[in-house]
Amino acid sequence: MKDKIDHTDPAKDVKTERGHGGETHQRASDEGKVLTTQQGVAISDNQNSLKSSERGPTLLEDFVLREKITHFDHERIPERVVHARGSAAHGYFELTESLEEYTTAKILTETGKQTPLFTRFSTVAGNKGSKDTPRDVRGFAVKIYTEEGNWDIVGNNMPIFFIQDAMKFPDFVHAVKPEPDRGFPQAASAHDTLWDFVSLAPETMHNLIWLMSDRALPRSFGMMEGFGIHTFRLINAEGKSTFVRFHWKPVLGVQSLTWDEAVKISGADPDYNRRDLFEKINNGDYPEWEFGVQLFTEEEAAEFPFDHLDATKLIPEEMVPVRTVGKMVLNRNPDNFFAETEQVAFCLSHVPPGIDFSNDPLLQGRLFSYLDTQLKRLGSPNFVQIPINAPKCPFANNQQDGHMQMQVPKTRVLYDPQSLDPARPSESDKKGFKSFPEKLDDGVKGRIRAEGFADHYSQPRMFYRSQSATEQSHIASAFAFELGKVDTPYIRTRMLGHLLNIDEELANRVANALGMELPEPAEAAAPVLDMATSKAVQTIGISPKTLKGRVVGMLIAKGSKHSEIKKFEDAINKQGGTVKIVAPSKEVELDDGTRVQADERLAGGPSVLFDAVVSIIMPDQAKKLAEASAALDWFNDAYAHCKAIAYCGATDEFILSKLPIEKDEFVTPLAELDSFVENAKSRLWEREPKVRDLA
Ligand code: HDE
Repeated sequence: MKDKIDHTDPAKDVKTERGHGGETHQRASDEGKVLTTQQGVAISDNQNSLKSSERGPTLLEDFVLREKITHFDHERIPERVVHARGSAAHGYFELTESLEEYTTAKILTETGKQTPLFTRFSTVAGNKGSKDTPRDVRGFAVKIYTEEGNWDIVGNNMPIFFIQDAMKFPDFVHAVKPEPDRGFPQAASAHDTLWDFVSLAPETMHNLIWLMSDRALPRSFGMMEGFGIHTFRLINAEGKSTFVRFHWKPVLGVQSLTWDEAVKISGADPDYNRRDLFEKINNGDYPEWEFGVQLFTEEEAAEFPFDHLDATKLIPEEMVPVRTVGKMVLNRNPDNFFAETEQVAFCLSHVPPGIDFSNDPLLQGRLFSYLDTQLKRLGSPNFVQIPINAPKCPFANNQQDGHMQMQVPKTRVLYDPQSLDPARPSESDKKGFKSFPEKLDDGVKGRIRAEGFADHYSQPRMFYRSQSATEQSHIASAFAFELGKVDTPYIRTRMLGHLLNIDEELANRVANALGMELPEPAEAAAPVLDMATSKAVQTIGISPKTLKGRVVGMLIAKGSKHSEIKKFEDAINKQGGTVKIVAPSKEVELDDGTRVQADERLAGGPSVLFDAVVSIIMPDQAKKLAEASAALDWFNDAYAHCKAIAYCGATDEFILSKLPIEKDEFVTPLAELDSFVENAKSRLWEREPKVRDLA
């Protein structure tokens, strides 16, 4: 809380000026940096276009106006066809344990060095201007500027994908995007076309059940795991290959929103995750992840009860542990959203020597797609020269010309082999990228899927059965919500048939909530296995109890006790939490006469934006607030979202007493500061069945 409100305007000499003719505007003095055209010509008047006379038509001659408007008309580039909405930050990668035994890639063998990187998080289905909190997978794409070339790990916050073969991707995306005839729903999977497609493609079941879980509602980008998903290869100095899957584990742990919160946040702050990332980095609370690898050999893979080349399958951490070998820290916001976050071009094919691909058919299709999509979006093969995309190591080749060529090669020779210019680059057998010389089996060419890809239910079953009771009820409720938005009855029935194969109890819960009869189970192409459960796939179960990264909303009003506010702020800050002040007005006078500025007015700061709430108000103000629905919702929602609430006497007497709020262990008077601080580190999930009708 800022105790001093500074109203000084840096543009001191702002005054209303009379421009040419009748035009008026406010501006600071004429001194300082001069505005110019793109050609560097100083502009004398940036408010009026050139006219033939005072009330006459505008002249075509006005090159200043034409240049300004033309540039404006061309400001947009095509948004990404998927993952259009994204937020990004700069940071660094640091290796803590060398993987020299497995790879020659310096980024994975040289410990202790900080290598710059740029990471972009995204939702998948929504347009660029859509909200941050839909139920959706999140993209997790990292571009590491290694000294041996850029390495792009283009992953998601879930360890598996919806489909097994790239051939199906456009269909899947068309099904989830707004329906083509009506253009809605935006950023939502709850509609007939998505469920029509997935109910006819059982391979989607595993990612679907993750999508219905709390993982699809991240509280913060810094509280999400990231996964490279596919199997890749590491190649060592002897040319030996080891399979690898890449993992990012957030230091703040995995934390999620509830569905009701996510829905309300999308109205209160559509930029919720973007703002959080920006503010955390600005405040020096740098989001951090551990980088881990799951390493396994071809022989070990042969023993897995699934095919590791199938991107709809995860490798349980209990089967192949994730070995932490490095970390990523995001410590700098982009200087310009368009130049960096929008123009960054990730390509799965960007790997340094020592890292190679597997035959995962989804990965193979992606190797084509990303370069192709950047050409469409950025409009030229020279997109690699845009600063955010350019490698930070030296690069030299014979590629020339093209739209927006930024380089001026000073040579006659842009070909190879050549003998005219000894300074020109040539290939290097020693340093160059080499593909692993994999021996391929003598198969028969065809449009085929491997037999081992046929099991679509064992892992979704494992996922569901691994969850806590609270998480299972969230999954069942999410299926019921989404299918409740599906109008075509047989699509819902098909889905119930699939759910029966995953878990009978889950199918029953969803059918009950929909008021439907259970059909026959869907025909399973392979026997459904009862795999060992895995704690690592939980969300709530693995959330840490910490105040770090969490925000407490504090409701104050005129006359609130400064000393009490301070006491709470200190206790929360001491444990790494942040306090945001909410008040009926933007500026507030406290009991000791101090004037403070609220972070949010009550009307714009609902409690869904905070992880726990405190109320410190005087009786006269509490009486007034008891008449305001925004204040009543503030407490009702905090309670319904299982949050810790600390209340003062006036809040209790005039507001809480009007509401159906039970004084459970998470609803405490101000005097119990320590319990509140402890409670604010998590939620009281046991409260949930009392306040919400869960499936
Ligand atoms: Fe993508 N995906 N994808 N995808 N994807 C794109 O590339 C594609 C897939 C992922 O922040 C596009 O630059 C195909 C899996 C992320 O800029 C496009 C297939 C995973 C991002 C594309 C997949 C991802 C993208 C659109 C199936 C997780 C955002 C714009 C074969 C491992 C990167 C762009 C950013 C973006 C194609 C499946 C993750 C069209 C064809 C699986 C994080 O190239």
